[in-house]
Amino acid sequence: MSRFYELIHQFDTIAVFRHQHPDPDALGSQWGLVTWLRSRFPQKRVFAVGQHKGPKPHLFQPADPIDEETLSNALVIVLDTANAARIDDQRYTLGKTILKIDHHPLGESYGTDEWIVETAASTSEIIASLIQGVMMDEPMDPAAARYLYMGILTDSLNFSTANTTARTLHAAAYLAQSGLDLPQINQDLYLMEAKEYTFINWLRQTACVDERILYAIITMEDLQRLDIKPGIAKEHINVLGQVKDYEIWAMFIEQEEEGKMIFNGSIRSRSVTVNDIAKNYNGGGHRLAAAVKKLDRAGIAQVISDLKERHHETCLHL
Ligand SMILES: [Mn+2]
Repeated sequence: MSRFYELIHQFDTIAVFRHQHPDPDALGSQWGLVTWLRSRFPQKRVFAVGQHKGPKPHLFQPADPIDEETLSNALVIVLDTANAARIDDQRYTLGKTILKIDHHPLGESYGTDEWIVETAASTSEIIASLIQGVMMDEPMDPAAARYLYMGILTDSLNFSTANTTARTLHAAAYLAQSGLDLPQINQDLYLMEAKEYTFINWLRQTACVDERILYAIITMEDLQRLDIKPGIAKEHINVLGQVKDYEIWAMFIEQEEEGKMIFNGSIRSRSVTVNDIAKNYNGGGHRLAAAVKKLDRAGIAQVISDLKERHHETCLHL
């Protein structure tokens, strides 16, 4: 996408945004792009914007403060965010040009320029390929490569999701040429604390089975007792996805939002489409990995019932 390079050239100030409650793909693509831009164009002012912290804040840098005047002269790049309401810092609208780069399907159009690659397994993969094009296959700065590699690895669940392709592996191979310490990156991302180990054991015991669906409802009180933050709990949804007998798995976590107690959920599926269902519950996402938001217990029951019905429909068509 030479438009990417063209836009970067046109602006002296670039502000890179990503979604709220950022995961390592949102942060990896953001910090990968920001770090590369800074090393490649030292004369430009480059900002990483966003208020929310991710589950492993020590792996990324704290966001940069930016004022409105600076933003109004900037190229704004929004990464990994399907819909405008989810952008962390709504001042993105102030940007002179807004470039959306994303891999989520069923998204909303909010950019003046958009680069959507639905077949990419992560936004970090898209950014790595864009940079590879600009660099003409020369390795990039290792710090930037490390951020992007973390995004690719986590969003593809270690190169195992259905949307992992040859391009995912090519992007990772290109990044590895920067001399990355791959086992160290794996340890940084995946070694858990003892309390997470305790949480996972509890999660396995507490999860409910409803036909071919495995799900867990985690209250605020559970999280407090186990000393686990909602963002960390959410990261462990994959624990529920390792059982052959369950086709769909989900986790609903109680949180306080705007003074109200609500449940936000994550839904994963091996093959049955779930993101259109999630869209009916204040959410959305990828075909096999989606989120639902602001539910009460009756809402959770409704989601489970919809998922069951979808599973039945799919079986009937086999
Ligand atoms: Mn992503």
